[in-house]
Amino acid sequence: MKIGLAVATGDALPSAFVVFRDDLDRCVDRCAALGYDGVEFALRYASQVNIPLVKRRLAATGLEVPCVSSGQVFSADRLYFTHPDVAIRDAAVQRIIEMIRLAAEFGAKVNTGRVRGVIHEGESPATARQRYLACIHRCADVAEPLGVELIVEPVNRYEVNFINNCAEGLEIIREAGRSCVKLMPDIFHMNIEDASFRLAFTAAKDYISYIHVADSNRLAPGWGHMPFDEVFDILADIGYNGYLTAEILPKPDPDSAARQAAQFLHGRLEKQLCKTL
Ligand code: LER
Ligand code: MN
Repeated sequence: MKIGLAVATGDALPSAFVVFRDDLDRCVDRCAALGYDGVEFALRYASQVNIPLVKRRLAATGLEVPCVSSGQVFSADRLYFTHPDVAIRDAAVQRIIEMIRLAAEFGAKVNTGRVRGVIHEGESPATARQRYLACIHRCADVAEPLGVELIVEPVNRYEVNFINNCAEGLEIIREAGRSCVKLMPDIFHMNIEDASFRLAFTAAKDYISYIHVADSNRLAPGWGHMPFDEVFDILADIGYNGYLTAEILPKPDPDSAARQAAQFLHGRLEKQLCKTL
């Protein structure tokens, strides 16, 4: 497994769940200095990334961009796939398509997180599903030929009321039936929504492509009561070998949070390695 950190540009809203808010090329350097393998860009627009500049920093540091995420498209711009207004749905799809083209430059995945949207008052879950799936298919039509994965992240009920747990994520991924559409569990949300880490991870194991981690209070791992021993044992049992990216609050300050997450995750990965020897 590799470890990553979610970051954003300096103008990201307070609602973005990122540690560093800085120029993205500087974020790459800051993550490299702390021993991360990768850096996730949480974006509003694909055009926020200066591709040649970031590629130079990636080449110099050996870091990767495993994922481009889009939560701010929902939280800052209120664009999402289940919106009743077709123009808003189209705008959300266009933003994600731009992010898919950007992701192809880096071999990254695209997290469609909260851009999935919500079930609107007075509307049925079936209506939300039908709009969501139509948008996912339009994105998949672009992503598939570029070899980019679209990752669906179940998000807890206090943020959205649609696709809250891993079983619901799996169900809609199977319904979409597109090879590029995969699951992205976030253990912060799982801790609220999934009855059992083991059952949820095991049922989803063939679809999991990327994972967000945080402690129970969304602070850096090790600063809450998330059952990390159990989670790491399960990930070993299901043979997960992808990224664990810390999506955490920048508290008590960004550098301390980023350092704690890197140290904790590296420590756990080493412990896991010792168990297999
Ligand atoms: C939001 O809580 C979250 O986990 C993000 O990764 C999705 O936008
Ligand atoms: Mn997340």
